[in-house]
Amino acid sequence: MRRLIVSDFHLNPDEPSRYRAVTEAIIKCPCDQLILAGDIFETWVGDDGATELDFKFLEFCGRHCRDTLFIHGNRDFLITSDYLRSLGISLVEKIAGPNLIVIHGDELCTSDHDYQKFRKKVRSTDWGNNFLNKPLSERQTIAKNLRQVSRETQANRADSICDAVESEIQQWLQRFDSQLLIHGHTHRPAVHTHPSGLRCVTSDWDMSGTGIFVDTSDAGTTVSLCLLSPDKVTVNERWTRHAGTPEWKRNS
Ligand SMILES: [Mn+2]
Repeated sequence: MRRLIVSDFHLNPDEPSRYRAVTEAIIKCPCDQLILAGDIFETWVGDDGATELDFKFLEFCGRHCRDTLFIHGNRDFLITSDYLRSLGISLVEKIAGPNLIVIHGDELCTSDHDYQKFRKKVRSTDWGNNFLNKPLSERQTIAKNLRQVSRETQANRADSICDAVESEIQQWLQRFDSQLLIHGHTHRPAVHTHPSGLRCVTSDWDMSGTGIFVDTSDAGTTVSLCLLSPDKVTVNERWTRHAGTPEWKRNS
């Protein structure tokens, strides 16, 4: 079985060329399961605010792979399961099992206390309902202001505060007795080895970006960190774990 995990396209209708680039890059990647791991859209103020480009892109993803999953990111957490289902996509909170964990990744950045407080607030049902009851134009203005504040905060903040915290990573791997954790959000594409398993991080996108393939069979699991572009797929790193053994080995 071949899975493809991607995230952080940050699609925004002001930049239609990125929708095209991402679509063409994904076309080059047939897979049995496509996992869209959050921040696919730069902002999502409600399903009624979706543009034609947003709709067409999701429709493409639902058609590209029969098993397409969507995990909310911090920017597109208001997209609903009904909307996604109508386009052939299933909304899941996370993938969490012994073979694989996939999350957006903001839940790992626990040194950023202000962000975690904000996350808790906006992810509450009350905040969501209250926000979605406002007229679309007002929601768009609020989202624009929040983005501005977030850009300014990021610019003034130490890099380490916005990265995944080691103890959280260990806890996630151990909680699900898992050997593999994949996430996005931090925009720091890499493969890291941790005492409990392997962690792979996807990149954000411009006209190209990182995609992670996870191939599983009776023989074991292979993880490939690739650069995806409209022209080609380039493997940057490949790691394998043979069935029944705990350790990951780098092949390329
Ligand atoms: Mn994010």
